[in-house]
Amino acid sequence: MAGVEEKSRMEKRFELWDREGKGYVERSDVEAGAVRFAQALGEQGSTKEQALIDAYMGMWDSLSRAAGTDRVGKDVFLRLSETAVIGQGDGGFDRVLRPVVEALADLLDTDGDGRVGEREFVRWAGVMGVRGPDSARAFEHLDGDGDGTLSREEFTVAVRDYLFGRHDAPLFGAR
Ligand SMILES: [Ca+2]
Ligand SMILES: [Ca+2]
Repeated sequence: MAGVEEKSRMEKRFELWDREGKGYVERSDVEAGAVRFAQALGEQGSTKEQALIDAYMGMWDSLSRAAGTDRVGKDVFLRLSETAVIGQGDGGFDRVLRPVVEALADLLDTDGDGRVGEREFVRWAGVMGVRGPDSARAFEHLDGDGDGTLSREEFTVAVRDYLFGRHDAPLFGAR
């Protein structure tokens, strides 16, 4: 069952893609969002950017297939988010969103150690418009085993639980 909080996070996601206010989102909007994100992290043209775009396009293709259209309006997007992802619990996340979040984790991992360190996390949060002290607190909260870094899995679980409204650590916002 979705709470108000989950719905508003998905709604915000939709509006960030539909920057021109067309009332629907299409493939090129989602691709442009991935490119903006990679650019903000200085990764334009990199293989990590391409992996992120590919992951987003895979997500988009399954969404638009489920919607039966390549122009997905807000109501349809919210309904599909509910039935195909949130309503399916962690299994829905794994099928639809996990590849995107794992590609994000790789994009954030600028020193290539396979983990999202605090500095890498705070940099991302800054891009998302979160203040340094807030993101440092969020990092501490998300680092479940307290070893000072987020493994790919810790990061993925953190994003999942954010989207599912299980915590309020700021993760997605500006892009
Ligand atoms: Ca790293
Ligand atoms: Ca950790």
